[in-house]
Amino acid sequence: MVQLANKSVQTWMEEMIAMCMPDEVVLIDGSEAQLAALREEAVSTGEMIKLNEEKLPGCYYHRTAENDVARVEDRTFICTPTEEEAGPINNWMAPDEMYAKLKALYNGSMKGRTMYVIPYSMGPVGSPFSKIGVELTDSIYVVLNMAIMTRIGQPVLDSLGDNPEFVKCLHAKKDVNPDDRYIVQFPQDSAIWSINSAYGGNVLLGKKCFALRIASYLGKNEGWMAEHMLILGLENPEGEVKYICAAFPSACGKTNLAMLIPPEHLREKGYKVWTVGDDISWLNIGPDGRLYAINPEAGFFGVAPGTSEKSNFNALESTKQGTIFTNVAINNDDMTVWWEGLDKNPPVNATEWKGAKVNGPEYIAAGGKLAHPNSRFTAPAKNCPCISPEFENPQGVPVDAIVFGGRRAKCAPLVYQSRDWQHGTFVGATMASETTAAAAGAVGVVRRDPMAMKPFVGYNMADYWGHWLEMGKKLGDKAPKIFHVNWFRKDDEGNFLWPGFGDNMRVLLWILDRCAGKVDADEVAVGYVPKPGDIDTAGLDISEDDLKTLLTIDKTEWLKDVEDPETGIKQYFAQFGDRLPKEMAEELEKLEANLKA
Ligand code: OXD
Ligand code: MN
Repeated sequence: MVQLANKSVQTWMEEMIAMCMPDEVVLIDGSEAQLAALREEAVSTGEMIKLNEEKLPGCYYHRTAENDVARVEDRTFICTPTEEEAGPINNWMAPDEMYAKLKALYNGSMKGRTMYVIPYSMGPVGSPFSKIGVELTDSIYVVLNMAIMTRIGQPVLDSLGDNPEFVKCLHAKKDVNPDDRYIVQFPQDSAIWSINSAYGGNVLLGKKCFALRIASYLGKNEGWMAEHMLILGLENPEGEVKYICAAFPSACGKTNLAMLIPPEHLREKGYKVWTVGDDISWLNIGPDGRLYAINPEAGFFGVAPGTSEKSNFNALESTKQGTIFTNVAINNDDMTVWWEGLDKNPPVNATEWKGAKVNGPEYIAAGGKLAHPNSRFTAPAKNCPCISPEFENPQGVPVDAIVFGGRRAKCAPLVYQSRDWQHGTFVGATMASETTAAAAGAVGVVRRDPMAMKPFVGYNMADYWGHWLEMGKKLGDKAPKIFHVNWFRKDDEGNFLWPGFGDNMRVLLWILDRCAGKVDADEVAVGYVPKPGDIDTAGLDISEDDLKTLLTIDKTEWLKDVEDPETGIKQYFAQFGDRLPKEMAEELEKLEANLKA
C-alpha cells in the first residue's frame, strides 16, 4: 500500500482504492527511471508504439478507441448542489445522484489493473498562483501525458505538505463504453470523476476539468480568473516585451498564434514572439494592481492536422522529441508520423489512425483521412524554440491586452476594440464560432461560445460574466484593453480574405499600439476599428477593397446576430433570466441602438 505523509490525500486515496479495487497501487514520483519503465511496459502491451529513435527521440504513438477521439460535451457534467448554480448551458445532476450512479460504475473497475497515483501541480511548483491536484488513473498513457502536461511527482507532494486542499481526480478507463462515459466535476468538493474514456481532454484531468472547470469556480470564490486563453509576449526592436492573452474556441488557432513567426520585414526590424502558453491562462491581480498571467500547464496538447513547417514551425519543432502522438498516421518505412497538412507527401506505406495498413496517397484520393481531424501531439513546452524566458516565472507576466476571437465567415471584422472593460466583457460574452472537431458532434455550425468557455465554465455562465465585471472594477484603469479578432472572414465565393498565421502579427501590433495610445481609430457601432492604413500591409498581397471588407461592419448581418430567433444574442441571453448581469443587458441595448442608428 502506498503511504503518503499528507493525511487528507491518504484518506481519500484509500476510499477510492476500496471502491475501484486495483490489484496494485503505484505512486508516481516523477523520476525519469520510473517513467522510462512505464514507457517500456506500455510498449510491451501495445498501449504505445515506439517511434524512430533517431528522427523522433523519446517519441511514442498511441491510438484511442474509434469511439473515443474528442471531448464529449454531452457527457460532461457540473454537479453543483442546485441546478441554478451550474446554469442553463451546463449538464447538471444532483451530486448525490451522480455519486451513486458513478460509484456503481467504478465499483471494482480496476480489478486486475494497476492504479497510478499522480501528484501534480498546475503552475510552477511553489508559485503563489499554482494549485495542486492528485490524479488516480489506471492508464499508463494518462501518466505519461500528465508527465508532459503538468509538473508531477515528489516535489509536488513536498510542496503540498499537510495542506488538505488539493483537487481530487479519479479516472478509470474501464471498457471505454460511450454509453457509460462520464466526465464529471463536483466544484464544491474540488473533485473530478472521469470514466470510460481514454481521450486526452476527458482524462488528463489537470487540463480542462481542473485548470478550467474547477479553477474557474475557485477563481470566482478567491478573486482570480481561469480562462481558455493563450499567453504570448511580443518583443519590439527596443527589446520591450508586452503580453497578450487570447481566447479562441478549441481548434481555432491558439497554438498557432501563441508561437507565430513574424513576417520577414518585421523580423528584420527585430520583432519577436515569445510563447508563455497556448491554451489556458490563470489571471491574478498582482501587487501593483495589474493583471498577471501564468500558464498552469507544462506542455502542449495540440491539434496535429494543419501543423506544418509553414503554418507553425515552432509547434512542429516542439514535437521532435519526448512527444506522444495520438491518432495521427504512421509512416511504416521509417516509423515516423504524418497527418493531413504536414506536407504534400503522405506515406505510401502508412497505417491510418484506426490501425489499417493503407497506401496513403491512394487512401486520401479515395476520400479517406490518414490522421483523425482531432489527432494530437503532447509535447513538452521546453522543446518550443520560442518558449518565453518568463515561462517558469512564479509571478506570471503582466497582461496589456485581452483578445477574443472565433471562426466567423461573416459578421465579425478582422479586429475591433471594445470601448471599455464592461463592453469588452459583453464582446466576450457574445462570442460565437463555427464548431470544430475538438468536440464530438457536427462541425462548422455557428454556436455561441462565450469567452471560448462554453464547454469549460464550472458554474453558471451568467455569474461568470458577473465575476468578469467584478474583476474589471478591481482592476480599474489598470485593466487590460479588450479586443476581438476574426482571422476567418470569407468573401462571397468562400475564400479567406486574410492570410492569417504569421501575418496575424500585423493585427497584434495595432492592438499594442492602441494599448499604448499610439494610434487613433474609427468609432463604429461595435467599438473601434483601425483607420485605413493603420494595419501594416507591407509585402502583403491584399487589395484595398478586401481590406475594407475586412474592417467594415455589416449592420444587417450584425442585427441578425442580435435578433436571430435561434442563434441570436437576445435569445441566448434570455435563458439566463434574472441572473444575467444588468450591465450585459445594458450593453445589448447600446449595441442594438448603435446598429439601428
Ligand atoms: C483542447 C480543447 O484540447 O480545447 O485544448 O479541446
Ligand atoms: Mn483548448
